[in-house]
Amino acid sequence: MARKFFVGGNWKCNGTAEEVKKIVNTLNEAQVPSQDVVEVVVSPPYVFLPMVKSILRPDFHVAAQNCWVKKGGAFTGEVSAEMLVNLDIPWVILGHSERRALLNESNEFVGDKVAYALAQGLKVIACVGETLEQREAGSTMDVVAAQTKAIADRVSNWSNVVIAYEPVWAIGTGKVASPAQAQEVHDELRKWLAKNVSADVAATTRIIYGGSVNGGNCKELGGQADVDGFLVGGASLKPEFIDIIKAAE
Ligand code: G2H
Repeated sequence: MARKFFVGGNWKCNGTAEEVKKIVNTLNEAQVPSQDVVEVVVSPPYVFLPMVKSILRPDFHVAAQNCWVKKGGAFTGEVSAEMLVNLDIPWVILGHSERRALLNESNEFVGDKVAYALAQGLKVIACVGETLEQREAGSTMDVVAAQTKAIADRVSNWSNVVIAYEPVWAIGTGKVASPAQAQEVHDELRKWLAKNVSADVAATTRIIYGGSVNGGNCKELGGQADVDGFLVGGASLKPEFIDIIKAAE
């Protein structure tokens, strides 16, 4: 089965209501390939999610940037997977490196979150990726495999999972992975899935790349055999996000 190209826009902790409406207007007016060719998902901060969902074109979808690890309750400041489902928010990003690093989210905690969110009916963009020190130490694949294993240990149905490979050294730095570097890790990760999960999951799970993707580098990155799309940060707040979506063609 062919893997449909996937382009996610991670708006992170940015924007005012006015700025967010402006971004949505730009997206709504854009001519992009059809839903048969590319799946587009944008991820505004929580507070803007219902508004964005209500004004966004129907062929694009929304994602939360995180959710709580289990059922809601006395967890001040958290938002549960059930709440996202209740508001018809179909996707959630989990395990982003900013949360792993700044909020100490461990591989196991991220794995628990992925399993819980899937069990509630959400679709998950699960992020993995190595730091510069880990890359320079030659442990990129060990790190990425351990992050993916923590998910694989807890998840049996992968049909609603997209893996985002985001090397930490490339995030928001302008220092994008070369197409060959991205392809190498995506290929290794797919082989890891084949060996440790199943050949079918390896063949069908989309592995997208994130880290300083922009309108200039997207085409070559997206042309790599195992790069099935992107998770875009900074550039997803700009009109060039449209060019990145068009890289699906
Ligand atoms: C990586 C990416 C989006 P940016 O975090 O998830 O951000 O494109 O700004 O590097």
